[in-house]
Amino acid sequence: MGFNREDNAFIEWYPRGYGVGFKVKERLLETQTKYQRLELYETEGFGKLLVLDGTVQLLEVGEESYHEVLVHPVMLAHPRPRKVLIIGGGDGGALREVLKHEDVERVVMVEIDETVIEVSKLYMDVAKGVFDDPRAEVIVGDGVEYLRNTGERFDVIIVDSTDPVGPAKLLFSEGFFESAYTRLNDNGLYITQAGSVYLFTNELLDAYMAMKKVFDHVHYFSFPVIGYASPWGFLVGIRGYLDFNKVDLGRAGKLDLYYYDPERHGTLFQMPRYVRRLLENERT
Ligand code: AG3
Repeated sequence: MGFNREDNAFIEWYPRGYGVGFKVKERLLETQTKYQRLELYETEGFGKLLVLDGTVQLLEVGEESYHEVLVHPVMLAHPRPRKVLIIGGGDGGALREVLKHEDVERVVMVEIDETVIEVSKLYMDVAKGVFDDPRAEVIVGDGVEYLRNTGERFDVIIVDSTDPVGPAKLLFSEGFFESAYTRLNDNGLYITQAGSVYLFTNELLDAYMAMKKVFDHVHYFSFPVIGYASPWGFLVGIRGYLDFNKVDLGRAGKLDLYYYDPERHGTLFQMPRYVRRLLENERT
């Protein structure tokens, strides 16, 4: 697990011995935070690599392949997102993408691990000063508790957490989806990353089924994210009725996107056939 001296590489091991690795130029940091083991590397070809508890969180070069896809499809499907909540996302990448939308008046970001925020600010070129944006409020705390206790409602809720295994498992439970649902405005959207489609298929299915019990409509999609075992799964829950198959191309035009292609929004919904059939409860 982790750093491999012989090859000078960091490798993340997924179930069944599936590895995703990067050649490392320099080991920059290795520390135990209050919540998790944090590692930071300078890679050969993808800038800095942030690792939490042995799992790749982001590569500086290519992180937009995750953050654009997590943020813009839901933001552009909503007619006018003014208030947004981000749970997790301590590196600031999701916050940066949300703040690109002109309609946004307020973004609350709740990250449990302050060290992730600090490391991102000090070492990485991801947040680009967005933590100081007057529209952003950054709270260091537990997202589960925050959702349970806040009286505020949001147009979009984005969950940028670690995987649906281990400590973040709670963020994929029916109870958590219920508290998110109550904190959404009508025609509000909820999105969560949901793990590797091939390697966490069961977790994806479980989260999808739990979301279907809570939200009025649920969608799934996938995207090849740089640094993660592809394709990567995402789940979207809707309160009320809102068509997630359509996005506002006028607003999309102002965003200067590199990975997510709003003009081909429909291509997001592609899934390996066996996974689609499992999600739709058909037999494979
Ligand atoms: N969010 C996604 C982490 C999931 C990666 N999982 C894995 N490599 N097994 C956090 C980082 C981006 N803000």
